[in-house]
Amino acid sequence: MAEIPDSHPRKASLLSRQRIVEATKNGLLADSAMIAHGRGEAFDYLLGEKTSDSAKLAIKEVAARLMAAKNPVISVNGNTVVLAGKSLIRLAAVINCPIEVNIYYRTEDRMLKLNSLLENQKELLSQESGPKGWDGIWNSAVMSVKILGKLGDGRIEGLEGPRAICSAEGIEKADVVLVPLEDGDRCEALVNLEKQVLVVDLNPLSRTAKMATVTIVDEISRAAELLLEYAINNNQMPTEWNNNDILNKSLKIIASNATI
Ligand code: PTJ
Repeated sequence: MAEIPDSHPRKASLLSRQRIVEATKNGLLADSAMIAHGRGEAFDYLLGEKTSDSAKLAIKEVAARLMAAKNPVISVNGNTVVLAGKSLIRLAAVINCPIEVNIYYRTEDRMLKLNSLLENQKELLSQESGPKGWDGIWNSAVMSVKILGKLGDGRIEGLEGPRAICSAEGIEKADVVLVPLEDGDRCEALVNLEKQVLVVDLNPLSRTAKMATVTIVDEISRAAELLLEYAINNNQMPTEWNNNDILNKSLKIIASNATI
């Protein structure tokens, strides 16, 4: 990997690119992963490459809904594992919920590779000290996070083909699903099943962003870190949420940044 000096103003973005490039070489990602990432980068640039106040409100709401859920699950695809896998394992340990590898372009090889990367990350994370402000036995909290998905024994009703495959213990059973970088059709199918669908998508105009119960318009690795912080300091209950309002706020940020 090329050395990127700390002084580089877009270091975080360049490091993410490198992660996507390496993971593509290692066969973890879909062929179109870089295109999806590039689209995300373009929106992030327009959003000022930082978490907005309105995104923070959405992250707090998502943390509250995950904490209040009966059967929450964190669904991850290739890009999400590579960019935010570790933070989401920490979040799952705090919430005490499973992570499901659920990919759009499903192949056995990618499922196995993503699954074993998460299992390895779990081992590593279990050896670190618990996050600030969290009480409990960190090692066992991390090691008890189930990584689901290999066994495709569940179905997302309303979808056909491999995109419908999910885990019976994960997405199929869940009342609340966190699905970063989700596809519009699957988001719609999950909403139709009356699940709360919590998404992270840098594009406030995507079908997913518009269909979801709560949309975090932010970059997944930044959002995942804040989700962890807010889940630990959780001091709110889910509210009456107006998702269109939050999407309009992010569009206003883009419009206000679009002047020279
Ligand atoms: O691993 P798989 O097989 O499930 O495939 C994953 C991708 C992402 C390739 C697949 O789901 C896909 O093609 O996604 P789309 O339809 O291109 O949608 C990706 C959405 O995520 C776009 O709206 C992007 O703006 C957004 N996005 C991309 N990178 C990020 C992001 N949002 C948040 N953080 C990012 N880093």
